[in-house]
Amino acid sequence: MKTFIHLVAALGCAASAHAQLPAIDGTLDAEPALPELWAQNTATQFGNATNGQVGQCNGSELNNMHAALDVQGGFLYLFFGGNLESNFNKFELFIDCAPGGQNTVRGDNPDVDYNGLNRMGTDTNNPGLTFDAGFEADFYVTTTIGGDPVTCYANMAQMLTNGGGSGVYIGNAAPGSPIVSQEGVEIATNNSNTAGVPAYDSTTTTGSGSGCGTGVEVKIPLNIMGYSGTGDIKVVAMINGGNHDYLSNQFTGGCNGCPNLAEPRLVNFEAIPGLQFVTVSAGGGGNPCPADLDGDGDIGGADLGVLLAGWGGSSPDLDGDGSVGGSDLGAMLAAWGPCQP
Ligand SMILES: [Ca+2]
Ligand SMILES: [Ca+2]
Ligand SMILES: [Ca+2]
Ligand SMILES: [Ca+2]
Repeated sequence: MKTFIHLVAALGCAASAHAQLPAIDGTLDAEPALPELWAQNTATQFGNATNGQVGQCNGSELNNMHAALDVQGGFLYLFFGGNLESNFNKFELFIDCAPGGQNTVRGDNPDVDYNGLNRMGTDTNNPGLTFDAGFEADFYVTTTIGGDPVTCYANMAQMLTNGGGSGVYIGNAAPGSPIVSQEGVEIATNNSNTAGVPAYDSTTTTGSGSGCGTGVEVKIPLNIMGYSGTGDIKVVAMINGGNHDYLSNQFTGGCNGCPNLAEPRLVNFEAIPGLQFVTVSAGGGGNPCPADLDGDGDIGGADLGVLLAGWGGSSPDLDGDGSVGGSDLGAMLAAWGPCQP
């Protein structure tokens, strides 16, 4: 044991390589490499994108999701492979990052994007868009693309337990460039994907969205979402019609080949098998920083202490070989220093 601590002391100042944060441009970055947390299983009934341009696009599909929760840096980073048809189809993003919030979208949220959020919410005759049990949205972001020249637009809003709150128009930008808010939100769309899921028809209802590397990329400061500083964040994304009034069959979690969901106020994800949200673990997506055993955003002496306490046992087994030993120590040393997604 003494030898290991000695080794760490010698490497402590030298080993930390500061990874770059992803550039928000709608293209998945090679560095840092983030795991694909979810891939689509349902062919798109909103048009298969085939024209390969960054802006102008003839279909909408939600193919996959990569993410990182950088608690130390104060950002949630999300990448969604896919396309957003340049006819003002809507990309809807709901984030559960704090206690409370809305399991069913209320009808008295902030008026953003021509009251588009409330268009999905409870009204006199309809229950409102309802998420799986365990998902209570606290924050909403939406983006859209269209016009001539083709331009991207975005809005965001709080989703408070009792409604109200604030929402703003974030701004606009050219396709492939970030829309940047004064609060530090960045969102970009690149429509050049021609892979991902196929068109939905009578014989093809399923497909895989795995591997598609362009789409919608988002970075949101944790403080503006009310994140508490600990715990996972859950995400729901979906593609909706131009007036936020007709849900596609393209949403996180997928539905194994169902058709469009149509009227959002009547959709209840609890009635669709499986979870239609994706969980992003603190420290990263799918945990790209597994050696940060105490979750403080830094791999250091405290983490080494945890590893050594488990030495020879079965946990914390960083490399998955079934026991805690030299290879786990090696993995920890390789990652020594600040943990960046
Ligand atoms: Ca990027
Ligand atoms: Ca919540
Ligand atoms: Ca496709
Ligand atoms: Ca469900």
